[in-house]
Amino acid sequence: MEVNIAAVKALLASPQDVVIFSHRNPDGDAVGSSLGLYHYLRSQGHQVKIILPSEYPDFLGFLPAVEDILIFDDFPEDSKEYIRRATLFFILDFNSFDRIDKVAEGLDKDNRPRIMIDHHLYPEPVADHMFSDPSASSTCEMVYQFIDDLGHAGWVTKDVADCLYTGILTDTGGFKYSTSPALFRTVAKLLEAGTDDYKVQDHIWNSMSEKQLRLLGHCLANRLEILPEYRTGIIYLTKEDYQHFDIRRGDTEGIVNYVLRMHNMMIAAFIHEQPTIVKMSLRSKGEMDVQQICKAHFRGGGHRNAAGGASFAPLGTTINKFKKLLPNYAAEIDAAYHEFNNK
Ligand SMILES: [Mn+2]
Repeated sequence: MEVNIAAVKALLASPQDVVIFSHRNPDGDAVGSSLGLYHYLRSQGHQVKIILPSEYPDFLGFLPAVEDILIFDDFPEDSKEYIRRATLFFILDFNSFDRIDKVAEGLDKDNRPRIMIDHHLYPEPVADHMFSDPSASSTCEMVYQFIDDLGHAGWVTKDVADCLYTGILTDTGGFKYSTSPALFRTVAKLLEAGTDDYKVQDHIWNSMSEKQLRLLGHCLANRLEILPEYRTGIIYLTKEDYQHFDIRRGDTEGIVNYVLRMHNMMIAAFIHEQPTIVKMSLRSKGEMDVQQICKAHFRGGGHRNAAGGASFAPLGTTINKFKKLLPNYAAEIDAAYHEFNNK
């Protein structure tokens, strides 16, 4: 997407009161890109506040200045005050206002400048300056590019680099998806800037609590159903599981991916019962597009290989609905499987 970097440069030429927004249930890319940009903007003399609708997961607690993030749910009045005072907004790792729900109140009619940097499909017109690249691995990769486009690659300090590297690692699943030669060039720059690859990876991948490790065991032993004819595996969790394991937000992160560790699997589904809704996360390999499944049948969306949706039907009904859809996709699953294995 064409953007006017000169206009952005002009905006940033004088000190601004910046508010950075990222999405509800922020992940490594949301928090990493926000903090990476935060450190960069502060080094350029701007005031910066990051406002997230809801709390970030504990494993991101090692990121520099993470304690300076304001959580809207916890501090709505403070957040509104920062938003009132802001002269410039950044919108990171999301592209429609419903991802930040009540935090976005009035923003669509607000005439203060907004800059979006995001890699999700189908951006809505949420900003005056839209940096959109669905082929990018992560918003963190794009934030590095943004700083470089401003001619400031030299301002990527160790703090900036640690934050951006975090989102790249989490959004690519440790360089498993959406990698590119450009991404590895960017990563090389981050390592040159001082990122400690081993330590950041350790914080990210070796951060499970005992509860999470036991929950994973439960999912694999008791809640996994394999449908070999559709190269699909389903993991589900009931309301009772949520109570029994005292599952909190973030505890189920990454469980869906274990299905794809089995040979010949092309689709992984994680279907879980929430108080008023049944949510699902889908993952896939290669050309198999689960985004369209979520969009067409579960009022959701996302990326080709990682998408989410929801259903108001009971858990069992939702699982059955998903299973009954699979024959419609059998040809596509097969084609994707053969394409994937003949490369
Ligand atoms: Mn992302």
